[in-house]
Amino acid sequence: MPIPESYKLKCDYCIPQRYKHMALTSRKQPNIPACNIKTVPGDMTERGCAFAGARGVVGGPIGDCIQVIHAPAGCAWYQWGTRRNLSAIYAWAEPNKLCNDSHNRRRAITTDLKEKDVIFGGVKKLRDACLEAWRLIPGAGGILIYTTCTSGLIGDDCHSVAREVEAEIGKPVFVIDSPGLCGVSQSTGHHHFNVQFYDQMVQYRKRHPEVCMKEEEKTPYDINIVGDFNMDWDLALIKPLFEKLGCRIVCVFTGGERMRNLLKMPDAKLNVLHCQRSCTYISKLVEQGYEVPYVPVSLFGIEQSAKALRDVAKFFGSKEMMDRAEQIIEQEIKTITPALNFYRAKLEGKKVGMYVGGPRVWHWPKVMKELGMKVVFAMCTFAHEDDYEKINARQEDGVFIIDAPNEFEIEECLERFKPDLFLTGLKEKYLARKFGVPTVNSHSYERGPYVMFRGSINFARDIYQGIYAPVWKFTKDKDFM
Ligand code: CFM
Repeated sequence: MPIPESYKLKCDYCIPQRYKHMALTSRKQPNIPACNIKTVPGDMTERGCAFAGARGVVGGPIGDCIQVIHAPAGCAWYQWGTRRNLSAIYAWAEPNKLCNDSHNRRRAITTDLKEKDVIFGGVKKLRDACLEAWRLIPGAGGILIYTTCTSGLIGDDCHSVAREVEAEIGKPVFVIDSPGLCGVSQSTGHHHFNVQFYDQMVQYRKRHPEVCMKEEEKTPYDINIVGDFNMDWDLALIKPLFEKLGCRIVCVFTGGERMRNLLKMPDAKLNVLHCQRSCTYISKLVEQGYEVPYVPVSLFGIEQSAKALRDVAKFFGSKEMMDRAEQIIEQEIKTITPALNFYRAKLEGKKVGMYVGGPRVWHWPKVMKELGMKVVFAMCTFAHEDDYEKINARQEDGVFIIDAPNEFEIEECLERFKPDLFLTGLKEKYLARKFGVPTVNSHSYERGPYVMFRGSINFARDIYQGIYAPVWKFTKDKDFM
């Protein structure tokens, strides 16, 4: 259904093509706004590029790989402190195989392509950069080479460099080709990373069968956690609960993971898929190639985390595991109830606007409900139709949704819907706060983790501290309309 006239944002009068990106949620007959299409010229989009999706989102969190950006130095900005996908390789490293630190977030490694390289090619520079990086970080588990717009356009044969370097260092060297210009948003880069990593992993396993898990090492309850990136230590709350359930975690794709564990991904029995935007692709490929099924889960909030544990136990069909799931859920709920009651009493009835990439806009409506809050508008940067289907299903009816909003649209929504809280990122936080609207960093969190049962309390605490911060008493006119 097209957006009713009264909901059309005034700021878009000169780019009316934006109106098809707006809708009102409906559980019965989902309203899907136009999405995952090119940005209209004149619309100052907040989307990222495909390379950002490949390097920044899916590949970057791998903890022990040297990540070489084959590009002019500017593209390498994405290596630096942009997203708190944490890793602790130092703590995990084996003696004598020390990787000095979780270097992938601390070091920007780039070939720094110049005009001369664009004309004559940058292949030699790439090989030298890989080998130099390897000398500097000898304990790394492998190398990931990324191309960006420049190296993509000049067409350097990065795969042949990868083979050469791989032979020299004896560790996997994969190439991820996802130049920024090759898609409409970072979502394309998620897809590219999934497909290309999968292909190269399959080939590497063929060339080096010793990296596969041996039959005698397998257990009946081996799982992978797929689509979790260890934002602010989310995995510290996810892993123990699945282990308590009786599962063994073979690898996490990709939060803080080591390359040698990732290469064993197809040897598990089940993929537990959290981010269904960025990682459904590889889950499907592993299912097709190795007959390893996947279960989609939401690991945010009480009801959804409980469902995730139950669904995994149900998949294995073990009565013992199902009983254990109930015990874990009961124990976790008992632990958090006093805190939850406190925050709920403070947050009951507060209005929330949310703007995240896509999945969190459908992961979180139930979390907000558990805190007694009401969502008044929801925005996604790069959601696809299946995300909007879930948003329609999980939000209340009549919530205003907008695809890939720009700054003017965000501003108008803040004015129009007057939320008590805006769940958003760092770019928009200053805008919202100038309007007197508290924000909570919804990508990397304020003080995470935010997942599972105990994470809900951290989330509630940050929301509470945001809304009740004494500073808002000093805003002259809270009613800024
Ligand atoms: Fe998946 Fe993510 Fe998200 Fe995402 Fe992102 Fe993210 Fe996100 Mo920021 S992988 S799609 S590309 S759940 S970084 S950890 S919070 S926009 S909704």
